[in-house]
Amino acid sequence: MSPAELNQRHAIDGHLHFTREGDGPTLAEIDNAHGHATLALEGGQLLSWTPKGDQPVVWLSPEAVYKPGKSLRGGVPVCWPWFGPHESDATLPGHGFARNKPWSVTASEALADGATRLTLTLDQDDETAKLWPHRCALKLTVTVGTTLTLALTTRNLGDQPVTLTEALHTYFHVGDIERIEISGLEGVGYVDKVNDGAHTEQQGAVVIRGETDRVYLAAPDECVIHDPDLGRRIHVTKHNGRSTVVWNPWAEKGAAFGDMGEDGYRRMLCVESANALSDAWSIPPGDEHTLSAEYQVSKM
Ligand code: TA6
Repeated sequence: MSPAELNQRHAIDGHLHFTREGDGPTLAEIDNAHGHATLALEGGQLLSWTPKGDQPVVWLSPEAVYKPGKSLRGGVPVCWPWFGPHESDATLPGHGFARNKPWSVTASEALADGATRLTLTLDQDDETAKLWPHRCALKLTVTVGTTLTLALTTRNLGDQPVTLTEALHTYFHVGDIERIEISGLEGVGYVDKVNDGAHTEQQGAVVIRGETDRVYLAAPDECVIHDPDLGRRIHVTKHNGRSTVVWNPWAEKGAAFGDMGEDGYRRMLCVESANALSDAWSIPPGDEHTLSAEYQVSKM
């Protein structure tokens, strides 16, 4: 759908309008009393969130290059209906296909508290049915207010249970990766993907001193990113997500991506609300499941 048609159906003065520049993605631009956010309909990918009077909270690589069918480096890629490599077919796209497909806008609302709510859906097609032969309806609801909330709802339309893994793969903007720490995961067991998948227990706050790729299993719903350089804390609260993923590629892998810039890794930290690895989620026939994450900033 063209931005003109999207604006005719879903734009809201003082809240939301749609744009597209050249061959770029179709963007939902949310600008309200509480802040600003952008979201690409291709991939259903939130790209940025900046609360009023604050620095950007969600990081987007300055070197991100839009290519249809591929998520941009940064923002909140939607990993669905599998997280990481496909469990049996390495030729299938990492993190599933939802982040590589065009989503449709189904609703937009201006809420009483001045927040803006946008709802998108992803329709399945012959290609996705080949990749994942289960009939499901997928919806993403994004609410931009004093906090940012993303809710990913899967409805099982089939007559058999469906088991999936998933993540809201959020890239947060930090002042300096070596000076942040994450509290709330103390004592939690994690799979250490940079140490051959070793099962390890978190000792104290999480600090990042090199490539870090951890899936914390049965993780608490809340954790906090403490950022002394930006003088703020980012409170991450998840619901119906059993896992928290912490990732930073560090210098070598970050440079190898080719879309993170020279020192992009120093400015980003992924803290992902997920159901990953053994935390897979099973949805009975006819039921639905919503993985959600809420982000709130407080001053240090
Ligand atoms: O969530 C961490 C992770 O699974 C890492 O292992 C790394 O692959 C990262 O996701 C980024 O993946 P992407 O396919 O977006 O480059």
